[in-house]
Amino acid sequence: MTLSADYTDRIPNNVDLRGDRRLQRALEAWQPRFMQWWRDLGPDLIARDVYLRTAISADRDGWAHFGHIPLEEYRWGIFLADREPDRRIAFGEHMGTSAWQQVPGEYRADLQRLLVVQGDTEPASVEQQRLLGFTAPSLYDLRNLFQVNVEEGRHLWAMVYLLHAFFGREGRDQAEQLLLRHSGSVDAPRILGAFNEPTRDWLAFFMFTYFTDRDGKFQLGTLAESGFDPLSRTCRFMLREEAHHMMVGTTGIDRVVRRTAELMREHNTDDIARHGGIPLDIIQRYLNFHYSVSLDLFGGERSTNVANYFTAGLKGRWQEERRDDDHQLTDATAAVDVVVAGRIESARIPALTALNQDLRSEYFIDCNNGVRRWNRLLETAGIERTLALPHHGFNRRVGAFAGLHVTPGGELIDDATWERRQAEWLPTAADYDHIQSLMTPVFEPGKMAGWIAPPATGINGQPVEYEYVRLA
Ligand code: BYC
Repeated sequence: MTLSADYTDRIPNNVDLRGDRRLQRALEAWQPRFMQWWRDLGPDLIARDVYLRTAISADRDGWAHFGHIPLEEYRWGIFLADREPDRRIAFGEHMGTSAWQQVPGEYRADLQRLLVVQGDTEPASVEQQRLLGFTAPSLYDLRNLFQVNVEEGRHLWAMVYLLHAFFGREGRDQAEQLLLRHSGSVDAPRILGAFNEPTRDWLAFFMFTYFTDRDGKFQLGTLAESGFDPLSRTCRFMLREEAHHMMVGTTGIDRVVRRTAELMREHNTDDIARHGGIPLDIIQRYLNFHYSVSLDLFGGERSTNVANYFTAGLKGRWQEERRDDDHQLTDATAAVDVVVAGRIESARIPALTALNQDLRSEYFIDCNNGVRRWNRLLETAGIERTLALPHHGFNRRVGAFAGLHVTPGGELIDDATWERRQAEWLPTAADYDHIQSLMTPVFEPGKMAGWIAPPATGINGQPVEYEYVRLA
């Protein structure tokens, strides 16, 4: 069954909003608050119009439509992937029974919490990125930033729809709160740590879209397995949009690395800062930072929360249905790292409580693909240095390594050594200053800032020099 979006409604949707007047009214009351939030905390740079893709239907081929529109006229809507007939729960204690079309009473609180945590990240990322438009390295990049921003806004809509449609008054209250917490706020911060860190420059933006959006991919992948069918369908649709965000991160870092390699060759030095480039050491320190804060988003490696979510059928594993086991895990065990008497050791714990680590391991493999790709770029350019992911204990605030100090190589060190050496591993004030000094906008079609190589192709078959954004 394929549902086209209804654009005659104020809120485009493929959930037959017209058939549920109460819900429609509740969402129409939320919409102006969302728009106010967008004006207050969305992108600060106002463009005349932007070459955006908009979802028009949720089927495989026809969901994206491209055209120049003012950002404020983007049609934020509610789209669920098609319903699979007779979908069954694929794991946990309800395995084999029909997926739920309504929230089961006993799981109401847990499901609501998952939706709120997920929903909270979406507007947070828009807030974090709101000033970046002023320093875009090209119109192509500026367009990608705006595309990411409107889609994160739509992902907020996705969670708000579920809260409104299935969680009554409490859900509506939570939907309000999603607009009231703000990234970095002292009084009402965003829920998860990484979403309170500022995205202060474009290197941080590319790292964020590579590492933090990729956590989104994996978390959404586990929620796409959910026994609560509306959540599963919502996440399946969101994952398609998420793929673009990660493309922005992957190719963004590709282009930085390529330009860095070019400058290193041209000037025969690693010290390319004075030639307007980003030295590999700074790229590595940014990578260390963004990877480690993104690892924290997986929760602790020992978690009864995740065991309960799995057993209840609320949150599955990555590609649950392709796994070759009993999908119950009641007797299985898994190895996790523990720190005992100053040493990193391995302990076996029930596999159910180790599921955050299971997901994190899948994430690690995916992240490492990018690192290999950047190292191939360096090698092709004749540069003998490489980039690497730091050890999973490095710079952690959540889980077994919280409160300890671990080097990127995986060695436990004491506080004094950490203090003395952390500037080798994490971005320093001087690094931030250097990157900031490169952040001058380039708004001429086809032109690129000097610290980044041009993209290999444009958007939707358009040339790189296309006027992707028309400024006011
Ligand atoms: N910061 O049992 P534990 C995205 C809390 S990104 C602060 O180990 P659990 C996107 C935790 O809440 C994807 N607090 O963790 C990307 C718990 O509190 P309680 C977002 C944290 O519950 C880019 C306690 O510590 N989606 O979409 O197994 C742009 C013990 O935790 C943190 C989701 O995350 C932290 N980092 O797992 C835009 C999916 N980590 O119970 C968007 C939904 C843990 O003691 N969320 N805590 O009060 C979840 O599945 C889980 O809540 C988590 C945590 C994976 C986040």
